[in-house]
Amino acid sequence: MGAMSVRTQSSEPSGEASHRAGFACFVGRPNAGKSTLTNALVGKKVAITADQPQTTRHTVRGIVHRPDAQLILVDTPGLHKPRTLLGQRLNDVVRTTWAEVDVIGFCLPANEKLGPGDRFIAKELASIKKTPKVAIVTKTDLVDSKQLAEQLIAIDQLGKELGFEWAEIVPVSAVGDKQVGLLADLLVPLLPEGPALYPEGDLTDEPEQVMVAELIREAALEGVRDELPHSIAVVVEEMLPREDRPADRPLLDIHAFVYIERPSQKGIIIGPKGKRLKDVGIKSRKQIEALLGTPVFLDLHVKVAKDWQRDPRQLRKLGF
Ligand SMILES: Nc1nc2c(ncn2[C@@H]2O[C@H](COP(=O)(O)OP(=O)(O)OP(=O)(O)O)[C@@H](O)[C@H]2O)c(=O)[nH]1
Ligand SMILES: [Mg+2]
Repeated sequence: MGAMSVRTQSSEPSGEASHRAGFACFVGRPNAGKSTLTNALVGKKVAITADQPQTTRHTVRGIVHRPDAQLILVDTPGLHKPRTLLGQRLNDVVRTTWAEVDVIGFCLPANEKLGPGDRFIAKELASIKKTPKVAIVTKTDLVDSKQLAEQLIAIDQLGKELGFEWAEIVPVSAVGDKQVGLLADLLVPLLPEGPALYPEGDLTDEPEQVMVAELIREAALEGVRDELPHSIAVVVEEMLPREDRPADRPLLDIHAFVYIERPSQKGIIIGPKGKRLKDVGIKSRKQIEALLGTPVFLDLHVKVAKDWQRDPRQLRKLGF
């Protein structure tokens, strides 16, 4: 650095500014708040969320750009006891991911006592010696300070029982926007030094077609109960600009299939007189238009892919 160099941002360290870049994955039980936290850190929806477990079905990368670092978050599916081939595949994805990242963020909801599921995950994490592990207590807006303190102690204890130290234990609320920035501040020093890995401005590396399918699935998940959420898969078949439109009034045609597992589920998804499917279309179309910045014509069809969660051929067709 020359003596005459002028810095406009006082927060940058002087001298040889070290830049860090790397990957942090969020793992935890289904519904722990991993995807909501990923979105809060990125500042934009890159992963869909739902109030049902097992929403995320593939790793989603969200990129946080800072002057001192590029923090790439890898949101993973909730780790659970698998009951289907899909469940096994998802768990495999999580284990591959945590073996490859620079930091592991283990998400534990503040409002639920540590359970066998958490211990199971923590035990597996304990065997990954080389990677720093940060315990993230999520959803702190749902508990009082006493309950939070108890949870922090229990998590600290869990690490000790399993013979490792957490690099940090951080309480956050993604919904209440509490300590989300602090979490980023604590993750960055755990990344290796190096230049940015993604172009400035990229918030995710998800293909548009996949994001569109996910937005449709998110809308379809809302309000359905029991087994149905797990039975829904969405595939975008085609996205094409409508021909013969004036340049100032473009329209993007999107054709998508909503897959379910059994013919009996069709009625639930479509609803009386097709009302439910129509609502799903309206809701997701608005989000897709916001994402792509263009008016959209969304054509949704419901199809049965028999027992796709258990069928290797169907899973392959649906991209798992
Ligand atoms: N009150 C509150 N709710 C939250 C917070 N973070 C997440 N949630 C809610 O918890 C539910 C699950 O959130 P997700 O982010 O989808 O959870 P996940 O861990 O990604 O779940 P899977 O993808 O199924 O593993 C949603 O209804 C969220 O709105 C939070 O900070 N406060
Ligand atoms: Mg998720």
